[in-house]
Amino acid sequence: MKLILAIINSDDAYSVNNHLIKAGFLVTKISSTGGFLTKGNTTFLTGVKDEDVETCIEIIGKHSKKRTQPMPVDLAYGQNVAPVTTEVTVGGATVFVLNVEQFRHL
Ligand code: 2BA
Repeated sequence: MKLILAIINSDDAYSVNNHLIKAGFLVTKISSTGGFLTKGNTTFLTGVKDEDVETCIEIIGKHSKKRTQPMPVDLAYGQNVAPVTTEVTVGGATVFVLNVEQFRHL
């Protein structure tokens, strides 16, 4: 068994969740925050059989879009000028696959 931990844009969370559930996966969603942009994202935890890992990742990837987000540049800090922003590309999904030593549902 594996634990799939996927960090995705919150705008994609509804669609990813629906498609995972429809495919029969059990899902826990956690509200999370990216350390770099300090913007909200959504972390999915899904316990899956080894043979279902690729299907799960495919569903997550298919419904997670890449997007650009503005990022403030601190050049103007302390000066009386408009803040300068640049853009970073975020997502589709950041996925970790972890080995599960034990799974107990008590
Ligand atoms: P954030 O940490 O807010 O990062 C948002 C986006 O900013 C990243 O998109 C990446 O394009 C950029 N970025 C992050 N750190 C950077 C840096 N030091 N220098 C330049 N650009 C940087 P993604 O790579 O798609 O990551 C989206 C979110 O997934 C991240 O939000 C974070 O919450 C999570 N994440 C990504 N890689 C991770 C990792 N190795 N461990 C834990 N969480 C991770």
